[in-house]
Amino acid sequence: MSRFILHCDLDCFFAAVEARDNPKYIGNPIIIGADPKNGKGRGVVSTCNYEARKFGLHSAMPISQAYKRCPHGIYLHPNFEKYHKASKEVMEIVNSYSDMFQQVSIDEAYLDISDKCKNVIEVRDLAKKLKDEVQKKVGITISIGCAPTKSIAKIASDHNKPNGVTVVKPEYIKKFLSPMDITRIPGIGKKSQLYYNKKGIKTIGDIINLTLPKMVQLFGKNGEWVWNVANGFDTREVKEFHGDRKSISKERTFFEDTDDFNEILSKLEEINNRIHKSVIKNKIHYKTVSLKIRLEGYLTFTRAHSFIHHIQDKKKVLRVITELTNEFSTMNKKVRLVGIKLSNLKKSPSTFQKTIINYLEN
Ligand code: TTP
Ligand code: MG
Repeated sequence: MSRFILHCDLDCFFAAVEARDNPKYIGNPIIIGADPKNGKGRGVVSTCNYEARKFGLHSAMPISQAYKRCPHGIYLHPNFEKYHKASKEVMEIVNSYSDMFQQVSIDEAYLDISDKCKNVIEVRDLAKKLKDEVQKKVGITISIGCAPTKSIAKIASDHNKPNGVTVVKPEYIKKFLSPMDITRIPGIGKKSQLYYNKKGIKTIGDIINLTLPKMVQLFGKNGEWVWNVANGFDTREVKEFHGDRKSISKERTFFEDTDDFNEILSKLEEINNRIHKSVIKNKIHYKTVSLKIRLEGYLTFTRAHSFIHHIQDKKKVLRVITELTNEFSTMNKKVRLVGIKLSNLKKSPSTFQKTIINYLEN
């Protein structure tokens, strides 16, 4: 059965949030980034809206150059707090359509809706509903691509921007991709483009027309990946947490070195809470807990404790961390940094196993 994978990407994200909050700017070119200082400014464009793109402006362009091309534009400093809030609101909506959700940047996420839709008509309806909900609740537009693989879904979301939905059926993959420039494949940048062009390969169709052994012979590992993408054989799944990840950790440095153990323990509790937010969201269980502690003068220590079984238990981790920290309370040294690492990870066992493990451990 074919998979239905969505790639959702907000349109000119930072600029869209600013337009939403300042309706008087709508219709004008809006540029987010460094101060142009009448053409003498340093720094770059973070993003700009589609009106500004008509003047050739784009992300990462020097702001001085943007100003030359579009002096009448509205230039604004980024307000990251606002963008993070909007991103969180959007991602919550996207995630509410399926648990198989993977956020990949501040404004894009994958969603596997294979078990929610029976056919392409239902996929389209779901994508439109999702778009409308984002527009209504957050006030910005999102473009959505749907395809049987992650890479083609990503290419599809970019195909009809802004505010578009593009669904690529398995039987149309070849027709859809063939005319496109090879740089549309994630992973082929300007440098690889030159290399591919030298061998006479310009469009994705040129790749589809080659055999896999020929691609490997010409371009090695990269050739293999590109050929798989072009032929719809990218088998990567939509998941937040990759099973091959070895550990998850967080650390914090104190503003000033401290020997106040209440302060140290409350910092560790805060780190533990933050780590567990991610651990719970990604359904991760762990077996080993490590404490990292750096004293003044850069002396760094780690101490670890392993449980018998994989667990997910914030209170237990805090108890272990507190015990491990005690060793350092008598050293008469100030502490500069503390951190927690969880390792020996695995994805959630079934609820049944979880109950048994909790039972045994208690
Ligand atoms: P993108 O999704 O790449 O760009 P975009 O959302 O602005 O435009 P598009 O409609 O083409 O998707 O990036 C998301 C946000 O990340 C963007 O709004 C601003 C920020 N960003 C930068 O700050 N610098 C950069 O070089 C890029 C590419 C993005
Ligand atoms: Mg975007």
